Amino acid sequence: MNISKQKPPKSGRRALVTGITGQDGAYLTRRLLELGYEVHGLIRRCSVPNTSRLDRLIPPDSPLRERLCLHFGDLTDSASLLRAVESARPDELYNLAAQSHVRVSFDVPDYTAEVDALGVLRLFEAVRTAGLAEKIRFYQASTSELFGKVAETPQNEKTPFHPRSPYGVAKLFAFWTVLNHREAYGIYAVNGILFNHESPLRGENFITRKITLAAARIALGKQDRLTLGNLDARRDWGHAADYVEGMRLMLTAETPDDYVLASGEDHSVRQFAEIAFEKVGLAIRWEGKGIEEKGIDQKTGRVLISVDPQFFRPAEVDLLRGDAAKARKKLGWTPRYDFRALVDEMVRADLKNESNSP
Ligand code: NAP
Ligand code: F7E
Repeated sequence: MNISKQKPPKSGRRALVTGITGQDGAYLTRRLLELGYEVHGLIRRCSVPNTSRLDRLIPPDSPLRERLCLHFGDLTDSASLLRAVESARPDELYNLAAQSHVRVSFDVPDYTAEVDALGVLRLFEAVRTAGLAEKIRFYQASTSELFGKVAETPQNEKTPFHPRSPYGVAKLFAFWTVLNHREAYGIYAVNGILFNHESPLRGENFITRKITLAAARIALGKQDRLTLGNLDARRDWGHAADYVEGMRLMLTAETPDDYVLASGEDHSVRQFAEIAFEKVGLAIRWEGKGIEEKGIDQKTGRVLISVDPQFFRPAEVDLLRGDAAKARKKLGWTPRYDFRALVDEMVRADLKNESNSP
């Protein structure tokens, strides 16, 4: 893979993706490369290689790699952003980089704001300094966490915001930074207000992946029990591959606008766990209430799931369900995965990986 200075051969459109090593970064990069883009990515220096997701979706021997170029940088480092923007001179910029874990944002609120709020401002400054304000199309990874303590259900582009975490508050600053740059400087900038989207590449400490990984490991005898937090929380879960397609479509509209992407269905954490365990052949029966609630293997009576308050949040977002009618109508966005297909793919992938590893 090209790191920094070595430029890939010139092709059609050029994109710069921050957060390229994350779940969405990997799916988006594959899609853009398939469409013939030259893709530049901002990558952090890590003590261990952090390109495993890219490697999984775009194998090292794929010819697509020839149009991929990585630049070391960080959203907390203005000069590195300017260098990446000037070097890539992108037609499209997708800002996906973030400290994206809501629970962790309560532990590192200052850092979360530096990256998720001020980082976006730094990136816009880099775009303006590089003289790209008139030409660039800028996508900002906004989030359903903006709705937080929801004013109505389902939530759409007109629903008022009430964020409930340092993450949500930082993303609110970012949301308005996008609007301000659109209005003040005429930059083509959009907010994708995306509801939860998952995949086999999802980080292992987000609820869906934590569950599918544990279900696979328990079925294979590699783990005894899964401990979770709030089983009642309800989320609108879709597949990352569908959502990155929506991001791309947002930048094809004639005028910049903000869009919700969501499946329109909500499920509880408890339901997600039940279905994931069912898919590895374990039927769960629930007993008890609150922190005493247990998920029990119907066949053996063994406790497979329990509650641990360490996973509760100081302020919870109880229910998110989105209405993506605007994106469907104006962008023609049509997700291919439904809820069961998503859980199925995630469980299968974890079963396969875990069967092949010690
Ligand atoms: P993710 O898997 O956690 O990836 C986050 C990416 O940001 C990683 O590449 C990470 O790099 C990078 N990053 C973190 N801090 C950085 C910094 N200081 N400078 C530069 N890069 C940094 O997140 P995701 O699920 O793909 O989500 C992508 C974006 O969409 C995020 O902004 C997230 O907040 C937002 N979002 C996600 C969802 C969802 O359900 N997935 C929904 C709505 C919005 P490392 O690999 O080095 O850690
Ligand atoms: O939690 C509950 C938890 O961490 C979902 C990010 O991508 O989506 C994501 O944020 C729910 C919450 O995602 C555990 O309390 C119960 O109610 O998977 P999550 P999130 O907080 O919804 C939004 C849209 C983003 O923008 C974010 O970047 O599950 N829950 N027990 C748990 N959650 C975790 N992580 N771990 C548990 O043990």
